Amino acid sequence: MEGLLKSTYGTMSEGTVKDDQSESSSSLRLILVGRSGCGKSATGNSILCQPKFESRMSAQTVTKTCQEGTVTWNGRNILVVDTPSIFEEKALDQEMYKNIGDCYVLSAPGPHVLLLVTQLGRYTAQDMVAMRRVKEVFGAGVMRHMVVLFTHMEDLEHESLNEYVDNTNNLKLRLLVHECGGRYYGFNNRATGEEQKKQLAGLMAVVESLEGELQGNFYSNDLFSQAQGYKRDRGRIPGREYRSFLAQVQAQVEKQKQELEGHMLSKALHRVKKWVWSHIGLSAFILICILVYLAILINWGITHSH
Ligand SMILES: Nc1nc2c(ncn2[C@@H]2O[C@H](COP(=O)(O)OP(=O)(O)O)[C@@H](O)[C@H]2O)c(=O)[nH]1
Ligand SMILES: [Mg+2]
Repeated sequence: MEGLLKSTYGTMSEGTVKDDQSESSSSLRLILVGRSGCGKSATGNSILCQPKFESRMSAQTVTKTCQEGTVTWNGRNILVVDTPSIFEEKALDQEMYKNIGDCYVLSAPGPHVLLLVTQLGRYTAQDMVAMRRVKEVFGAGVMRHMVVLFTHMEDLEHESLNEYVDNTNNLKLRLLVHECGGRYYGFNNRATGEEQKKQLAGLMAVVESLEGELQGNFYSNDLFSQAQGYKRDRGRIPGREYRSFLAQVQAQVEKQKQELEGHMLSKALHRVKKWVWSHIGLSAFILICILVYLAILINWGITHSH
């Protein structure tokens, strides 16, 4: 942990971590996030250029636990963390907190980039739920490290991905791309050989450009720092200490959820305030109408109570 130079809360710069020789400033940690079935595991396999993660069409979730895979690309060690269904619209239970805790441990001391995987042409309400869950799980600051990764790129026939994103009438998708700072890329996960390598190089260009913007800093928080200590224990039966770590995971996720709700409420209030000021005449008229209606109602109540 001595090699971690804390800059600001949320991002950290990476020196040489003394107790783990595999870490170096050229290492890159990626987490795959998104709803079930969008192609996270298939995307992980495309990045690793090998079928490491189980990926198939199924009514049930195929990926049951968090898993990691590594690859060397242009001399860089890339760690890819695949996630199970922890970003769905269902109450978080102990098994899900365990999966979240494992995800923290596998990607400790924190990810450089998160890939929000979504199927091209299918950005639905479930994807929006997943996006919200990602913020609850890691904290809202994680958006600064997010890249949208569209799968099923072979479905794009007559236009480029840029044209598709520019021309889409799916406002939610536009908002997502905006929230992710306009960073996106597309994969055809059925691609093999040269085509597969070419699309990996394309993704890495987007990732490295973001790394440049962030000056190589990765995303971190207190949980990631603690999770670093459990890295060597992984694979063993969780002991009492790990269970206490999972309790902290639960507390932190609940706190982040509440912060997010508070943030959304204040954003909504801010929007209402802005609208009122920009439509001051109409707002005054609506207010007068409400007051007159209340006066009539009170008057009616008084006359009918006698
Ligand atoms: N045709 C096509 N199928 C894909 C692509 N990406 C994923 N899939 C398929 O979508 C299904 C679900 O993918 P999977 O990786 O298991 O999704 P996950 O639940 O998000 O991990 C599998 O049948 C994949 O083969 C893609 O780019 N093109
Ligand atoms: Mg999967």
